[in-house]
Amino acid sequence: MRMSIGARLFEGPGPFLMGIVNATPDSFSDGGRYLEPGAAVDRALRLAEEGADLVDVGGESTRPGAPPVPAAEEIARVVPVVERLRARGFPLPISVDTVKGAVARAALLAGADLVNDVSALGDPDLARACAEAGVPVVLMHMRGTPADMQSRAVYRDVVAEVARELEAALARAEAAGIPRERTILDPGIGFAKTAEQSLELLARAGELRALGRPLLVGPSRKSFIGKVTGAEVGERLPGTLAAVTACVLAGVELLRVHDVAAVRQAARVAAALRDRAVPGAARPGPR
Ligand code: HH2
Repeated sequence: MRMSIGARLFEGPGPFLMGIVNATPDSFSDGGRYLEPGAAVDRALRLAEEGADLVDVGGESTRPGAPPVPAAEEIARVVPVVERLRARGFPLPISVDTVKGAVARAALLAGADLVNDVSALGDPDLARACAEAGVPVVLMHMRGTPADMQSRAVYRDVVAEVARELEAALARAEAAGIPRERTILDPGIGFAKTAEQSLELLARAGELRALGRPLLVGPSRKSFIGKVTGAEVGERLPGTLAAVTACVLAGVELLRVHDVAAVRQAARVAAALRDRAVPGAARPGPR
């Protein structure tokens, strides 16, 4: 990939790590831990120390069945975090995880650099906000909303249909004035997908490279790991690392994760397997 996000140029195959900051009371794996702005800021600083390449700040849970949060409430959760991080010179790009134009606008004004939209431009005002600000946007595949998405997990060929629907999202973006060059695509692991469908998408993620855009995947701690192993949500790091490895070998450039330090090591080894090279090692001279 080659894309500027905020002050940073993301260049090469990565993988680059997007660390998750959930400023919510009810996220599926860490709800309530980072709802206070101070706790969310500390979390972002910690993720940066652990080696995150950017952080994703969200104020609305998207877990299956989650109730929608009013825009004003979401702004009150997210904007102070972005403001405080920028005020103290936080060095990484900041992404805002929202489906609402009003929240995206407020976060961009406060210093966010990227919009992560799990509805892939369901709100035309979010598309306008991104087009006007000239920022990149993550277009994630989902059907319906978190309230009803699990009843819509019906596919003949999940990879082909997700690819077709992401292509439609790219067309929506372009029609709204967001050029393809400013888009990142995400198959939406666990969003209107059964565990089997999420596994199929992870195993065949490489096929989505045909869409010609950088890929972001978020397998971290998700329920397909629980379905495969029986592990509770707090015990899914090993399963997350296996999924991350599959993503890297498939050529996924960006990984959205909670456990940055551990994923960083797994991702580096997976990238070395992908490239069959040790980064920074001296190359043998000519014989
Ligand atoms: N997954 C979640 C939230 N946002 N964004 C993208 N682009 N891709 C994802 O897979 C994705 C996402 C769900 O994880 P989390 O934020 O930890 O939970 P919650 O939505 O309950 O806050």
